[in-house]
Amino acid sequence: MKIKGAKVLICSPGRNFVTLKVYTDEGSYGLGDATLNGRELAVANYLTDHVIPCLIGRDPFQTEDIWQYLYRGAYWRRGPVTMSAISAVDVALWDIKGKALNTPVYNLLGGKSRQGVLAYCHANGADINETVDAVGKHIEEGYLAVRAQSGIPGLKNTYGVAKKKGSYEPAERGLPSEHAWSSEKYLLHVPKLFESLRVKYGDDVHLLHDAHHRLTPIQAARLGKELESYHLFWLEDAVPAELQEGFRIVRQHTTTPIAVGEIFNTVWDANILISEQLIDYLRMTTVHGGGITNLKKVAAFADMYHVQSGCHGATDLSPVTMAAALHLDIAIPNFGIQEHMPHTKETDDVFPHEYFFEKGYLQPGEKPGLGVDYNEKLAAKFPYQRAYLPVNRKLDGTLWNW
Ligand code: CS2
Ligand code: MG
Repeated sequence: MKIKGAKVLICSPGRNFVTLKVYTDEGSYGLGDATLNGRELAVANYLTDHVIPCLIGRDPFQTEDIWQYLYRGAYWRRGPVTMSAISAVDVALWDIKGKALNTPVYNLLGGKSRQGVLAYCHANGADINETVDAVGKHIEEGYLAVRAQSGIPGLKNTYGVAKKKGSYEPAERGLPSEHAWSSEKYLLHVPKLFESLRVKYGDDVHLLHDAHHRLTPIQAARLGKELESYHLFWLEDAVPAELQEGFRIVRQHTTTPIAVGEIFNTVWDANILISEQLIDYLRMTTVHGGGITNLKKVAAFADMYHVQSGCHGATDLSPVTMAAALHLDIAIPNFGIQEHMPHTKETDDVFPHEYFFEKGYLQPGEKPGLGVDYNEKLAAKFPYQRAYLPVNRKLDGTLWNW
């Protein structure tokens, strides 16, 4: 079997997605997600101009060699644009491989290690009462784990909280908006939210929280400490993680489990975090973390240090990434939890898929390959629209660590 061609498909059914479709000389194809929120076209051009021409004629079964060719062979390693492009190729090739061997991708990764993939969803509200109600709704829907975020008194907008009622989408169309942030106000508020949640829903439901990289290590340590009696499943992205050693301070002070890594691209973003056991969950997922080939290796390394997976699953990762994550989640021994932020109906219609949610768990489905398709005709009705993540400034305008 040979790769005959590939094309980049861009659409915006409510939000932007970049998808790579790789074709073989035997008439089959595979899909890979190449979406990098707010930087979509950079990856699209990287693929079209620099990667696709190098794929033609290669054997799509050589997932390892093609990965190394694109990573080591380029000379310029790492970074979100490069790694999203490599991921898209890698995931598309695993899809082709699964289809050719007539089996779901999880069977090529060791087979099922569990019956389902524990999922957490997002609950958010303008204040504590609204968030408490939102958590209740998700418990009623069957979720066993819920991430809770709430607006903060004195701040106009809070990242992770919907501006209007309804589902939350991280990116906004047009140029970036600016939010004002105060770690002081935030730190006073969050423990109150989790106290209300435990009083209302008891101890069984798993509760999670995302600080979106807004704190310094000592502030994160304080937050972790104050949240200990509410026994969170995890506290995510408390600190920006470029300085991995910074997590030593957090770890020394608190037993709240720590998650990080949705913006990591390679194992070199997490080698200290993992090998020094500074974290409990790694958030890397296929689309920005080098595809299935890389994630499987990173997960095996993490497993040696008691670190579990917690794949990113926000709406800016397409259903192709969700499917790839689920095949991996169900197979690896050290799976922890999977984020599930359901897509809009328009997105689900463009990407028909086999995976589904039932009674707290996600299932990858049994279709050969990844079990996701792409409706090109429908996608053409939703052209790309520029959109960005918001920029955060402190109350005095500073852009440093918030
Ligand atoms: C969030 C995301 O899902 C999460 O944990 O942090 O909303 C994230 O900020 C976006 O996916 C960024 O594109
Ligand atoms: Mg996050």
